[in-house]
Amino acid sequence: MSVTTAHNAKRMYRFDLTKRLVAKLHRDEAVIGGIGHSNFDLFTAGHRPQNFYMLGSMGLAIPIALGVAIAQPQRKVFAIEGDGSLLMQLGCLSTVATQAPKNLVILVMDNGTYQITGGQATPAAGGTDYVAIARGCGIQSAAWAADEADFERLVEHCLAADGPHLIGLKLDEQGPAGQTERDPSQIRDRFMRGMGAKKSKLTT
Ligand SMILES: Cc1ncc(C[n+]2csc(CCOP(=O)(O)OP(=O)(O)O)c2C)c(N)n1
Repeated sequence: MSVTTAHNAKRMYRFDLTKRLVAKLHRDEAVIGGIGHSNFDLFTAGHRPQNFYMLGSMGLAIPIALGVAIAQPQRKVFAIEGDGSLLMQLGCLSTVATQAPKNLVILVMDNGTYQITGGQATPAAGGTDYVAIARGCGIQSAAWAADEADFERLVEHCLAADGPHLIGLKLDEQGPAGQTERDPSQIRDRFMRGMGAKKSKLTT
């Protein structure tokens, strides 16, 4: 059996991968998009009230998704986080492994750079393997996606099987396909409604 590593995984287009993920969501799954391009592409791929867009802080997609997953164990919860942002909060992988929410799926968008601030290489661009780190932290269901078809297969597995899961995605250099509407209070309110945690209606 061939094993995909950080080195032989195909470099893919984040927006295409995000669209493929969104197309597989049929049960009001929550999706937390990390700062910047992760949430830009999530918004552009298919805005829905079950999406939360992290606007200002690096490293919070996974912690927020973990909280939602613990609060609503019947709902699958996805976190989409950039590699630079994950580096800012790497310890969250140990917390995920220890809490072990069955319904949490983490996607790491690894382009080796801080793309949104100008493409500076991250300190880990020399070959850090986030899937190996996740396994070392105790997340056993962690794998690199070999290509787009493999990514779809992994997402289907994560939707069907207990986690926590982590999928590593090597990205090409293309930028995001759009931008998220920047209205933090509306993002929060919509998401709370999307989670059934708030009943009041929004005007927009
Ligand atoms: C503590 C902190 N430092 C720096 C920034 C500025 N900043 C915002 S996004 C970002 C890069 C994010 O990189 P990554 O998560 O890899 O996503 P990408 O831009 O590559 O899609 C940086 C440096 C910030 N928001 N917070």
